[in-house]
Amino acid sequence: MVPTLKFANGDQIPALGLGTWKSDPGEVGAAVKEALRLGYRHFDCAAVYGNEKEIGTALAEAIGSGAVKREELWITSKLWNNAHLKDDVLPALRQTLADLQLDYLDLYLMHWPIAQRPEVSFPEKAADFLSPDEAPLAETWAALEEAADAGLCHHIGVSNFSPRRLQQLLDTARRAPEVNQVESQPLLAQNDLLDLCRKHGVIFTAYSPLGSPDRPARLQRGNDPPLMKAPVIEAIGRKHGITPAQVLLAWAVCRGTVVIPKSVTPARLQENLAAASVELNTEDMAALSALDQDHRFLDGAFWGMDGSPYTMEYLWG
Ligand code: NDP
Ligand code: 1BO
Repeated sequence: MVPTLKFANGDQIPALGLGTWKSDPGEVGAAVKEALRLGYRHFDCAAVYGNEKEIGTALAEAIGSGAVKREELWITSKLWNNAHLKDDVLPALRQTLADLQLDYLDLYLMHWPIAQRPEVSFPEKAADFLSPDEAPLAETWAALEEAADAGLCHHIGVSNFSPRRLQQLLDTARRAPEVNQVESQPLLAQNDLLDLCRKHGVIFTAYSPLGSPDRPARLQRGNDPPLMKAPVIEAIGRKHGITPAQVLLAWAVCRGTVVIPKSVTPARLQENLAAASVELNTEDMAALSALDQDHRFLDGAFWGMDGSPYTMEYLWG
């Protein structure tokens, strides 16, 4: 049984969901169907992943066949950076809803605190961005608030927001963000951010919990440690008779966060789901927490090309 975390209105998000970044069209539909069969009820999607249509078909088949009810599912999607201008937000959300074949999302997130020109899918040069003055985060957020008011998404939140960016939004928003989805694994515990989230009732979702080993080569650096081979993690796994991946996922769930591992492999889907019921003891949690070294596998350096308004200082503070 997957534990849940509660929103202020009583809605509950399963603490473990299926990530879908890099799950290619042609394989993602089968992965979603197998995940549903195994008992996953939470799916993490995004327009930029380019696979929402196939996920939508898989969800529609499962709902249509009676295998699962819409209200038993938790579906998150994200607004891409090239739709931050206030008139672009609702059309982007409506496209995601059409692709996913849904009337509403459970959660809609601003994917990054970064704005690109509408015609740019992924920036290659500084001129591809809109500056924070040209596309203020507060205006993008106000459009998300309108989407929530209209019932198109039941909850709204952000992603890749540092403590400083999150605090700024908390200080000014009419509807406070309810989730912040960020990278987190034992090498990047983000304790300050987690504390801030807890203080304001913001649910913390951990992405890339396994170190994102399949991320594109352009997002990798030569010195990344192989997270699932870390001796402390392997030793805790051996002690409990579980895999290193399960140790990592159990750590995230046991510290009260939501976690969204990606897999398209049936045996791993099952293994990852089972990790949500693993209880690590205080000693294990302390040993894992001691690994914290502020190491990001997804450091956002790809936004920081020469002349970009979105420096690493802007992003992470
Ligand atoms: P993960 O850390 O989830 O790692 C995914 C990789 O691990 C895949 O190669 C997968 O292989 C492999 N894997 C999965 N389970 C196991 C296992 N039990 N044992 C060994 N290997 C395993 O990386 P992601 O970066 O994909 O992060 C997860 C999700 O978080 C994303 O898919 C996305 O939904 C979200 N995310 C959000 C971001 C944001 O900006 N908001 C940024 C990054 C991620 P295989 O699929 O072949 O089984
Ligand atoms: C730039 C990568 C985004 C994944 O969610």
